[in-house]
Amino acid sequence: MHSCVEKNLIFREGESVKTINQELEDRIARHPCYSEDAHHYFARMHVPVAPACNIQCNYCSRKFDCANESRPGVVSEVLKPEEAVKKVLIVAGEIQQTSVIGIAGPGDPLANPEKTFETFRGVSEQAPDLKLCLSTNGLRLLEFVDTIHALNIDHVTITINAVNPLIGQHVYSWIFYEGKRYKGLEAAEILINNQLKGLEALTERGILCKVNTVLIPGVNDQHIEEISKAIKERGAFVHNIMPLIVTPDTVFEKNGMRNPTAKEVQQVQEKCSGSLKMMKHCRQCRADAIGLLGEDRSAEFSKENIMDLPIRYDGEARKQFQDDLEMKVKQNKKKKQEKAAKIRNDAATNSPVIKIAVTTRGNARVNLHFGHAKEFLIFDVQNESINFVGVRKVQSYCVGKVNCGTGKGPILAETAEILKDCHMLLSSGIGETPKKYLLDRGIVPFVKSGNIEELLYESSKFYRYMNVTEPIFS
Ligand code: CLF
Ligand code: SF4
Repeated sequence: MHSCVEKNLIFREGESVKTINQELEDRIARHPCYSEDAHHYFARMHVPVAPACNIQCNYCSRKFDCANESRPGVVSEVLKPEEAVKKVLIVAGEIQQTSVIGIAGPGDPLANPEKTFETFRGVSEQAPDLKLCLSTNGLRLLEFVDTIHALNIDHVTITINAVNPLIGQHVYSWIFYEGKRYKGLEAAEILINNQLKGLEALTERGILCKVNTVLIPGVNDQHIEEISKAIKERGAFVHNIMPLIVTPDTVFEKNGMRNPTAKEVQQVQEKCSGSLKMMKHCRQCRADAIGLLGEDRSAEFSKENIMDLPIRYDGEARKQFQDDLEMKVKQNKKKKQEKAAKIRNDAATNSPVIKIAVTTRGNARVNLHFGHAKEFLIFDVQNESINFVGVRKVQSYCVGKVNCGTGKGPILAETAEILKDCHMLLSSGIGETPKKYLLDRGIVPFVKSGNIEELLYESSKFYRYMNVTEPIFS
């Protein structure tokens, strides 16, 4: 294949001319992590084939999944490569929205290179329509750049928590590299050097790279802008700044470290957003995650449940389904852009910003009861233009119908505290107790099911133009 890049145009023999932006948009159109629009519709699946790790991050307890790409405290069931490939075929047949297969642990994929690459090889042979995605700490990245490229692994995440070893030495206890253990400054120097060189080598080969950074108050919180600049210079596509979650049995827990607040994370993201595209919809998912981001279907597909299931993978049917879905996402995006442009022209410039917390189980819809929400999507609506702010995790208020509301005061108080800067809650349902509790704290519930964007417009209009003192049900 011949290709040339000139004046922002890409030409390939036998293909129509596309701009670089269009080409990039097409590459991420079905990736739920790289595209905020896609994440409402397309699903990812992680296969936990990589148990070992070659470094020790101070926020990680190795009893659990790798905390660089997973919510700490979760333990995934490790699979052999052949089991993983079978599971992929089963899940891709059952959940046609599945577009990406990722390996993100439970240790570091490149500390387990044979298992990782054998799995990717098997998936690409038997289910070639699935995109391959890898997440690594980057220590051994340089060794495997050519293998990653040859296997057509198009998306790679590297977790980089520092670009200055003086800071990095406080994030990592040790690394194990080329048969030797290193500690302190020397360990941080080797790791950072390999991460940055690996990033550069991948982007030179046209691989799309995401960088995860764990925001650690008092350690790297003043350093993240420097990280963002350094990774941008080396061609990173997107930066995902994730909050530290202090976990038992870790160095940071013993040192009395604290998690950053949602506001602190947002402030750092805003500071860095001039430098690089920010990912704000990360769910810190587990190493065996399945389904849309924010929905966890891994329990349905446990090893025990799936090994007797038939494989119903059908490449043609999947292609048709996903082509239609991609078309729908693109049409929605176009409509949204047209509406935003019209609103910018029409609207007054001094409307207040209304912050709205939304409950959803996916498909871009308000379709989840407040009591069952484990997270809220937060949006700022101003002049009816919508800005996605991020995701806030909570404990769900109801576990089942039986104990809904009983003895749940502390959970409700914690949720209200997490949402305290919000003006409204947009949810498909809410019980009497939480409704009153939130309203007493100035958070107005708007209860309706439907498309998120349309309901954001509708609810914010109510808020702005009506004297709201009661919950709104429509
Ligand atoms: Fe998985 Fe990561 Fe690939 Fe996505 S997750 S390996 S890039 S397919 Fe996504 Fe999950 Fe956040 Fe990761 S929401 S933790 S960013
Ligand atoms: Fe834990 Fe992942 Fe760090 Fe390894 S790279 S120590 S698994 S957080």
